[in-house]
Parts: sequence; C-alpha cells; structure tokens
Amino acid sequence: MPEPNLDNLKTEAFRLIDSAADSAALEEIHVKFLGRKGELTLVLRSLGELPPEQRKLLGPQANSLKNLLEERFQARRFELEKKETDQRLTGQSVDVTLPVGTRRAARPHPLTQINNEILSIFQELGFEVADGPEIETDHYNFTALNIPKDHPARDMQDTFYIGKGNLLLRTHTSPVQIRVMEKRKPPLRIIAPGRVYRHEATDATHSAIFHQVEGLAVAENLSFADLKGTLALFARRMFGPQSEARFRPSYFPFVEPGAEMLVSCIFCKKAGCRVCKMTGWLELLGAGMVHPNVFNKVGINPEKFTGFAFGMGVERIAMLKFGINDIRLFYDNDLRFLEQF
Ligand code: 2NL
Repeated sequence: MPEPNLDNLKTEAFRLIDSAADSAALEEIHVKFLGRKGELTLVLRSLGELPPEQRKLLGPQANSLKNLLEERFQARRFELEKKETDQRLTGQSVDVTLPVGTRRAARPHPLTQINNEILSIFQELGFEVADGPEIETDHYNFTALNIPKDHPARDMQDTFYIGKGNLLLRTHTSPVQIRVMEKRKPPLRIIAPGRVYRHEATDATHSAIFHQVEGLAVAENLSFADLKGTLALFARRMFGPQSEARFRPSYFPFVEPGAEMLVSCIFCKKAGCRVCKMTGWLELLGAGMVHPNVFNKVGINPEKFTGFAFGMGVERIAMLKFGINDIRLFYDNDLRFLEQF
C-alpha cells in the first residue's frame, strides 16, 4: 500500500471547502473526505495495516488532520448557512411602501343597513326586537287588529291567501305584536321588523314583497305625547338633528286616534323640490293610540292600560334617505347600484 500523502489531501480539502458554492456542495465535499468511504476515513481505517513505525508517525497526523478538517467544515457550513438565510429573507421581505389592496370590504344590503339603523334607535329607547311567522292566520293578521270582515284590505286583490283555509301571507308585522301581547303583561316595548306581502302590481314605488318595522308600547298612563316625543326623536336620529317632525290625523282601524308623521324634506329643507312634490314634507310613517278593541281581544284591560303603535316601510325610509326613486333597484342585485351604499 502506497504511503498516503496527507499534505496533498489537506491542501486539496481546504481548497474545496473554501470554494464550495453552497451548503449542499459543502456536504458533498464532506462526504468525499470524511464520509464512510471518504479519502481521510480510508486512511484512518488503513492505519492498522501499516508497520508500527509508520503507524506511530502517521496515526497522530491523520487524526489531527481529521479534527482540523471537521473544524474547517463547521466554520464554512456556518458561513454558507448564514449567507443562504440572508438571501432567503431578502427575497421574502415585504415592501411596506406598496399601496394596500383596493378591494372594498363587503357590507350589508342598503335595506339591511336601514332596517338595522331603525332597530338601533328604538333599542336605545328600551324597545325589544320581536319576530313571528310570515304565514299567518286571518285572525292574527286582521280580526285581532279590529279590521272588520268587509274591510278592503282583506280583499283577494290586496292579500295573498294560501289554500282554502284561513292562512295568508302577513300584510304587516302587527300580528307579531298581537302574539306578544297575548303572552306577556304590560309594560311592553317591542319593535317588530320583517318581510310582509301585498297582492299588488309592482311599479317604481310598490313591491308585492317589502319590509316593515312596527313598534308598540303599552303601559299605564302612556299618552299621545309619548307617541309624539318618541317618534320625533326617531325622525331626528334618522334624518339629522335639523329635521322637523309634523303630525297630522290619519285613519287605521287598529288605532284611535290615528296619525301620520311627516319629516321636513331632507333634500330641499322645506323649500319645495321634486322629491317632496313641492310640499316641503315627506310622509314617514303611520301611528296612533292602540284601539281599545285590540286590547280587549288580547286580554289587556283598556281602562288600565294605554299604548301607542306605529308602522313604517323600510324601503320607503331607505328611498328617502338615499334618494332612490325606484323600489325595484333594491331587489335587482345589480352591483352598480349596491356598491353605492
Ligand atoms: C303604516 C301604518 C301602523 C300600527 C301600524 C299597530 C299594531 C298593533 C296595534 C295597533 Cl298590535 N297598531 N300598528 C299602528 C298604526 C299605524 O302602520 O303606514 N305602516 C307602514
């Protein structure tokens, strides 16, 4: 066996270690010299076959070379890994000066926005949100509300009847309040939002399916002044502190007296414009003191309790507030419309 030349091996190993391009290349070089069949490993393994004189000389040299190489490898490994980590992090760095994404976040449908705004205002005043079925009986939708058998609202032309029985699609959310009054004792303050149905042709201001919010307060000594104060506050919250509210007599079978609330036109400030049809005022909602016949039907004593109630169309309020002139826009799902709110 030829005598191994450790000097050459050392020179060659150092040259390769120092010129290794990356840590993968370095590991190959490590295998070449110090792997299981590496050049230095083979030298160390063959020491036993050498004559004692030579072994004494070569043994310590080969072992210290092994240690030296391992140290050199480790140092170079560290160097290369640091370089590679730096490069990787530089490639991944975030440019904080880039413009943020321009996609707009999703948001509720304009009708949902207005519905929630209405509910929030009354919730702040202590009204609880209540709901109930959209398929109702003739009793809850009409009879309990003092709407007589021959009232035009009960006509097939105005109401969607279901089957041959007395089921129908509710034409207002009042049945929700009737159901609450049957179950609970005054004092009560409830607000009933929801979808309602009218058998009528669709045009710019009418839709067979629309949304209502009705409210009801029942307690001892509630007066028309409470109704006015509550609803005027609602109008200012909804349309701004400069808004004026105005009441005028109206008729609904379930209240007595009945009234209609108007708000000063938010577009022309009462000067007269197309939206308010030159009147300076916008009709907002109907209201009144709960009719004693309604209280009697749900077992509330009208001698002891009084109450006020009101109802408004969510589409109407949304159209007024956003200046929308066609109710059908709400249901088209056209993003060019929806993105404006
Ligand atoms: C309107 C008018 C109104 C009511 C709704 C009501 C409910 C019960 C008893 C008495 Cl349980 N009244 N609701 C009262 C007056 C008017 O709505 O124009 N709605 C769009």
